[in-house]
Amino acid sequence: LAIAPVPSPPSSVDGFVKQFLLNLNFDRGVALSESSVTDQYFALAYTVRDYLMARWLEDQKRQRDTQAKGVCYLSAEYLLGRQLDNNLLASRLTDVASEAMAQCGIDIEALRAEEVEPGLGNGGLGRLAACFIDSLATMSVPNIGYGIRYEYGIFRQTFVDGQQVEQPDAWLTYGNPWEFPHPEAAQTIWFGGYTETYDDGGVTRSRWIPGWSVVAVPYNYMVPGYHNGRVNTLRLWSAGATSSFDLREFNSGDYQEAVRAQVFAENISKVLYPEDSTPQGKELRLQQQYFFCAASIRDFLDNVLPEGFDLERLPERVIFQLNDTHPVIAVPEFMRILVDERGMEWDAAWALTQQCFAYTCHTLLPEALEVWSVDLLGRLLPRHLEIIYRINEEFLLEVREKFGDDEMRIRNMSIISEFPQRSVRMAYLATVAGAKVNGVAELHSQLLRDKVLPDFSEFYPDKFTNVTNGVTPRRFIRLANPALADLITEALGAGWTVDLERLRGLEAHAEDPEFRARFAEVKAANKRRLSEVLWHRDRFEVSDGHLLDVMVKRLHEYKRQMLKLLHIVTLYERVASGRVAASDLTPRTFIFGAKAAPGYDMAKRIIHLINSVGSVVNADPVLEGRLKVLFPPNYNVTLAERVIPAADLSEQISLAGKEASGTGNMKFALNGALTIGTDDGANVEIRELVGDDNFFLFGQTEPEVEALWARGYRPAEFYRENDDLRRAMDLIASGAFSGGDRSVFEPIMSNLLYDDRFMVLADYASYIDAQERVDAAYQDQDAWTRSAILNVARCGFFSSDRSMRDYIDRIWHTPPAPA
Ligand code: 26Q
Repeated sequence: LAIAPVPSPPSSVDGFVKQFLLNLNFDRGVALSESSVTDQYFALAYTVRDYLMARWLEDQKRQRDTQAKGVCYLSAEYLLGRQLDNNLLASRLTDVASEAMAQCGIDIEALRAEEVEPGLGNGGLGRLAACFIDSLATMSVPNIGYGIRYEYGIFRQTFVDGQQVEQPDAWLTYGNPWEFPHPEAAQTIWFGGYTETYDDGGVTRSRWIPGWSVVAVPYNYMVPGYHNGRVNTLRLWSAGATSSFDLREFNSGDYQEAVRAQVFAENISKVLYPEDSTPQGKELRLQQQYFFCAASIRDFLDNVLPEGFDLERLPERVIFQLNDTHPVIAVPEFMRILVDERGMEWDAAWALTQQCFAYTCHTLLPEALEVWSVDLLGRLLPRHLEIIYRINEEFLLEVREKFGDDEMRIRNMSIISEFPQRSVRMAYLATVAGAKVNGVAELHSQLLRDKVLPDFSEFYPDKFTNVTNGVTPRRFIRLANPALADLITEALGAGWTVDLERLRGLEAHAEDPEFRARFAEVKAANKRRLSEVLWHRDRFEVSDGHLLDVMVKRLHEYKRQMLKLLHIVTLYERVASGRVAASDLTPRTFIFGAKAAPGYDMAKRIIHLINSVGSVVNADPVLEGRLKVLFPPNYNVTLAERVIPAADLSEQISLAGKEASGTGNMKFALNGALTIGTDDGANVEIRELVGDDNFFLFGQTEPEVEALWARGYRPAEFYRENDDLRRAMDLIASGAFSGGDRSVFEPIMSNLLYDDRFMVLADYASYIDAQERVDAAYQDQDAWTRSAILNVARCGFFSSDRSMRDYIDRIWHTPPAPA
């Protein structure tokens, strides 16, 4: 049956006003004169949706009807950021909407400010997923993003006496105009129970008798492509109770038990886990993972594929891309469906699985590699555990065939580890099951092959590949930095937004003094805009003419916020002790943004120290406002969009070999900040592209780090031998930043002196030296601006459109986009 044609409202100001008033009256049930800002924001959002709807329905139909291969992106996180402006931009409605609101006597800025950003991710990995689905829609690649509709996203960070206090992120309180719930399409997801063997016409098979279930309700979100009329779908699952659940298992005519059951089921999608490393093997987390994977796979097989689809041809129709190991449980689930439910032979099912899945790894830290205890997994998903065992058995047979009975190697490659307790190594399972395994930057992919999975890369030499991360220029240039976007368009014409390599054309303009002046004026205007935002938000002031030195990212020891802080304390100490005149300092404002995982004590202590140093430095009259330390709480996508375009200096200072890629580094460079950075993650590729003259490199390389560990690293020696370092650390230890209390920051100091896993002290001298080069370079404003322009011009490679092309060429082999 053909879908009824859905006319879009006319794209005129009048048409927009009419549709807006219709939504205000009929969906919000209020008159314009009586409406609140919330009403107006909702009506505006509904109006934007209305313009996208016809295209969305068409694309959903096309997705079902077409034979073309599509991508199912499986991710536990999507850090989307605000939707209103993004969707206005995609549908070319930004100006029409502004005028329409003006005609209604409404300040559209106030409506923008109403939107609560969906913070359904922790940081890099979740934001990457959001950039990828934006690019896929823009490139007209059929894609469904599958994930979890957490009722509470990443916590809201506040500071009390300089210490982080977490508040729940109740982002759904006023409702969400961007989502479409489909309770009628809910699915039942089963857990627990046991397995039993049975006789199937002479063959002994195993089957799962599950114990309890929840329902998974899909919520659809529009993912509009930029100016191409395409709208893909993001489908997030929300958990609720089934009647069988509350009646059979929990409720024997007992109302309170039934309510308890309801609460239990809803818990599964209640809250995003705020840890982004050292995962804690929590049962609820595994429930979340299985919940969304099982719902997504079934949704694709039952609702997206046409009826009677020949499963043998599945690899021509779909690739399931695993965003880290979080969705790897989809692999045994897929096998279970094929073998147990559809009666397929094991070998045939496994051959399909190995073509339909691919795995992206996002880490190098051994403690961040996910494992699930066999005990827990067997209790929650007994049939899946059996399937994993069989996958492992057959895999290890293949290993023996190729390498002989090398028991050491077998132990090392087994998907099941025996110590400290028997558990499933999810990265190994993903590697064995995936058609491809990729790292997220050249260096990371190299280290993945050589250090993390060396036996696997020997066994599967062709499986490993690299796809360097990217970021969407729509959100991170067009929306975040409209002044720069206009300047670029004026210089290069339109088109760069979807073909970012065209930024190369700016190289020539970098030599034009007039263009440099205009570029510098854009940067200055962005700083003023940031100053207003921070004043409004936190009553912070950003002084004119300061070098804006920014470090925004999750708080982690490996990212080394402490190194940045030691630099600040060094500058402060030199002035406070009278060895340097305040007037000789390059005026700088340091901006930090960082959330710490609630259970990560050292990270929280570092946040406390940053705030404490900030209080002292900002209050010291001797500095005459030459150094400022600002730490706005609750850094998120919305704040990133204001901070990044204003930055002069981008801090990317992780210990070499620890940051898989980084994506903030790309956003800064594309907005004309210069990077001070180590040879780590995608910094390596940024430096190669922008050139050594336009990048402040410091610190040991990854092989140098390895060599120093091998020689024996004694951080205290660096402390003893470097006067500046010793003075800075002594000042912190003296209680100068803690009202004389020497105990508060002692754990940080002793960790640095006697352990220092991330070699902060070893890289300190090199970092200070590089910062002095920064100061010197900043003296010549015109030369600095030239470098900044060259950074923009040479970083087109870091568009997530390019990342998507690489995934398509190296992993997905989806056909070129239809016209
Ligand atoms: C796993 C199990 C249980 C609880 C939590 C988790 C968990 C959640 C989030 C583990 C890891 C994460 C997030 C990791 C992450 O953001 N990694 C970053 O990914 C970026 C995109 O590839 C890279 O640029 C960064 O270098 C990498 O740190």
